Amino acid sequence: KSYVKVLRENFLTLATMGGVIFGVILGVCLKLREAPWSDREIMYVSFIGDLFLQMLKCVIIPLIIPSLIASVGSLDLSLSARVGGVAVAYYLLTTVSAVILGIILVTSIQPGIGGEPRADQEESEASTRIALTPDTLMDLLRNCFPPNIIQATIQQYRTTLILDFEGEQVTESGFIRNASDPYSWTVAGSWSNGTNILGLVVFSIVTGIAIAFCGEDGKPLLNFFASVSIVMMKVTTWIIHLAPIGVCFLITGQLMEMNNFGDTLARFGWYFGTVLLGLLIHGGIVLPTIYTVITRTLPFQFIFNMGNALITAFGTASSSATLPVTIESLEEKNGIDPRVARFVLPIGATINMDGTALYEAIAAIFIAQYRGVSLSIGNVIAISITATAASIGAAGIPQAGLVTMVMVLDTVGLPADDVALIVAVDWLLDRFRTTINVLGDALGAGIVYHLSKNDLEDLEEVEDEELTYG
Ligand code: DAS
Repeated sequence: KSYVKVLRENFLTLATMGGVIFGVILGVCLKLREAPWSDREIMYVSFIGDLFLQMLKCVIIPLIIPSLIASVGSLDLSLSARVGGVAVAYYLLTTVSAVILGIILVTSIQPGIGGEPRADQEESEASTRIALTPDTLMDLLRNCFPPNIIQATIQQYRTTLILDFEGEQVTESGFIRNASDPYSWTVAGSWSNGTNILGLVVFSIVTGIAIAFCGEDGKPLLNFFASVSIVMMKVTTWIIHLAPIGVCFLITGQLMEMNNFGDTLARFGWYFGTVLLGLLIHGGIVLPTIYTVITRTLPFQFIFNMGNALITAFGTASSSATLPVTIESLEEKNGIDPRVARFVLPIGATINMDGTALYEAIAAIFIAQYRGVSLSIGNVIAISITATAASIGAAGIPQAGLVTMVMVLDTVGLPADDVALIVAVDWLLDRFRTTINVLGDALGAGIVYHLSKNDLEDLEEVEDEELTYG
């Protein structure tokens, strides 16, 4: 009887996992065909997956903005400050620990990882240098205060980086691969962080605080946003039921599209393995340990309950698109108070990307070793700082980490073109690091909730007419 209950409760998670497995099998079978698939054929196959991804993206703004405003607005200011402060402290602690872990791994596996420096490495004069770290940090701050909130909403779907790949341009779903020579591409133009929802998150938090300051005058607006948030969560649960089929065709289409995966994996298997090992240690040991030490409870059930969100993260390679699912799994399965979940998760999905930070540190040092560039301690410290900043600046969309890594390479004088070395395997590493990003956000919300639930209960007793979620 209990098995049936467990199965029914987790049916959707199991079905989505089945979708991933079926998608891999179908994709591998289709990939076995000799002739490469045309973009049109790939578009047809991944059409259903793209629709699912678009539905999730569509609900991000209408769900996240009202939720964030209502959450911050319904907490008293001192509690908001505490919840926000604990969340940001956790994000920084875990991101820096992920970078340090990545650097320890890639430098200790050093002999095998770099391989012979590429002899034909001539400076590609065509590539323009991507903006240096200060520009990027300024870009990050600039995006916190968008001049036009509507335009910021529209802009958040803009492609992160315009790459001129043999005359073609990168799309949000990843880099267009070149059948002839995977290393012949130039990085042109500039890139902007316009794609992340940081500006909307800051605007929502400030509005929520203003509502709290306005007392009775703010109540009608608070109730309106709380109501929109509840209704949008209902829409989200409907979309989530499409996850099994959506994720399946996203994976199938991605597998059909890949090329040079095999030989890149053969040349840089150490790199690939080191990133996976780092993600496994960080997501499997470091984060659960931090969670257990702080909440005094084992994390297994909590992580199992996040299954749907983690699989959707793997399938979509986008923390932002997974955000509605992460919130739903946290509230429905792990019983996290919506005022905490809908407060910290939008912030976490935007600035807390442990998987990306670890990956960028490893990739930058790997490329330096591959090119025979010896790194000083100062370089390694610069890499850890820029990898942390780059993960904060990266948007929660597919391959955002590959794009912001260009800034990390630039810090140690490596050409941005060297990103081409690893682009062929990035679509798969992206899925793993996005899953760890979402896991880090979810565990963070659990920790923040554990540390603030007494204050929340006190708050409940104080305000009787509070509009409660769900
Ligand atoms: N795909 C990004 C995310 O959604 C992570 C990355 O590209 O590094 O979290």
